[in-house]
Amino acid sequence: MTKATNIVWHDSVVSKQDRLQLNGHQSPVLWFTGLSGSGKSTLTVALEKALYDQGIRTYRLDGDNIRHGLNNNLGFSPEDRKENIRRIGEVAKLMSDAGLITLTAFISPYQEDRDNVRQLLADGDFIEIYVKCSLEGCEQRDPKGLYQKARAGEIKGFTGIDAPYEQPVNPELTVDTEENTVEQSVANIIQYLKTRNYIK
Ligand code: PPS
Repeated sequence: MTKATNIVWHDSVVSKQDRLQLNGHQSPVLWFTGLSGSGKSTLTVALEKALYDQGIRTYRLDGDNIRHGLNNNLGFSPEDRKENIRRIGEVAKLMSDAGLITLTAFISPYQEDRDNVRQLLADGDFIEIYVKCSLEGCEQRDPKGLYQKARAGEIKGFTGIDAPYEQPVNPELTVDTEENTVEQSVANIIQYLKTRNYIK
């Protein structure tokens, strides 16, 4: 593939700041990371509803969904996971620029890839949320039966079994889904957003 040349950035008259003012809230990316089955999707769905109920404009990006469309040409090799997260980072940046609070639910197993998304976004717009659940706990839940398949050797390179997961080094938030209910975790995240003036 050859890269495009002769392309020039075209600015809008309406700025991100204008959109934020109109919405009445900031537009951070809430980046949920954790093992398969840790509870990322469940939490983002519940949190999005709670935010929506408070009149906050949001959008949710979810691993399984995005892999049906935008990223349907990517698998689970380390290179493909990197490209998956890079593209999502770019999409999340657009959403943030649009004035939305974006909730992303991707395993995003590599710290470097998550850090790259952090670098891409404006200061304070990346909130890394570690969805903590032990491998044993995730395997016990096994909502899609994938751990069983991975253990049986039917899926190769499954995160936590024969592919790595790097726990966040310094996440803004950790939510432990073995210790807390969904409601408690949602309340904790909303409290965090309010305390730091992302939302009112
Ligand atoms: S990644 O690592 O961030 O690129 O993965 P992600 O885009 O979040 O996709 C994870 C979902 O894909 C399913 N799946 C696998 N996960 C991990 N490893 C392998 N090999 C794999 N194959 C399929 C699985 O349903 C993941 O969904 P969640 O919601 O995390 O359980």
